[in-house]
Amino acid sequence: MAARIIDGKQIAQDIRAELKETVAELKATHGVTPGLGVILVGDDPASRSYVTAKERACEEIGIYSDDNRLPAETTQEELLALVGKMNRDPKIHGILVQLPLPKHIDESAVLLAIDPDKDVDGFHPVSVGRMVIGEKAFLSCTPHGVIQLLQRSGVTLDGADVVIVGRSNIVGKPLANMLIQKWDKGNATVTVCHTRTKNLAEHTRRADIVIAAAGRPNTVTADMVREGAVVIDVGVNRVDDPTRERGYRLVGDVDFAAVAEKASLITPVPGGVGPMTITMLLFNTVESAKSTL
Ligand code: L34
Repeated sequence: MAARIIDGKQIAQDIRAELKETVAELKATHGVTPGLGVILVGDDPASRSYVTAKERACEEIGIYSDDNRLPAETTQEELLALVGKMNRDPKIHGILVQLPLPKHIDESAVLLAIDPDKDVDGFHPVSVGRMVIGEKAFLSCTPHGVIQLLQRSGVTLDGADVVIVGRSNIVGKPLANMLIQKWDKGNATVTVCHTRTKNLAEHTRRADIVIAAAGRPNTVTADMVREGAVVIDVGVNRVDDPTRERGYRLVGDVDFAAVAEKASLITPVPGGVGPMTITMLLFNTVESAKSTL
């Protein structure tokens, strides 16, 4: 079977068009412009491009963004002070501190400093805890984006056997917890595999839906996927490629060409999950602004 490709860019665009209308309505009827505080520390090229894309997307749909690009030497105190200022700023409904942070900064201390009511990344322990026990919470953007991609592609989650490869705090763990919830975005049976899993292929071969979030190219190969399975590739890896102008190309965690021959549905990299991560950040920012009315 040759897979149908899930067009993440198109689905992201559809959601952004919906959000744009909501933003216009918020402005017209309540005089409220959703605002996102953006903080990037250091000059990691990938982070810089993601943050720029997020700010551009904000502008596109009418969200105000407060751009803060800080040098790599920024101290934890300075960063915490900026977060505190954004917590108190009524124009700001969401705060994004792009990760990873430089090594001298304690990431969890910074995430803990964000007001949970403005935690549009869904990384604060309060947000994570609420989500896990099934209370209303900001859902972190990449896992929520994956679920939106599946639902908007007509994939049934209810009762599905899902295997997630990767146990990170920003993808694997939250996604597994969302997918097991008793709600419309869940009701799946979830297995989380990781570097200590004994026989990875044995697990992935049984899955209706395989989600690769390991951060390593070729983690999922064709022999590991059942004929007709749905494959979501969360990986974004830069590999050297002297034939490209930029000197690199992007690949996911899945051997795309071979797996696409077996899967029924598959996401590409780029143009799959990445644009959805950005879109769900916009979604959370709009939700946060709505909740202040
Ligand atoms: N705080 N830190 C915080 N929130 C996040 O949600 C993130 N994440 C991850 C890294 N750190 C974070 C992102 O923004 C990963 N991530 C992210 C965002 C966007 C894209 C990829 C990862 C993306 O747009 N990818 C494009 C290709 C971009 C390119 O050309 O480099 C794609 O089509 O996959």
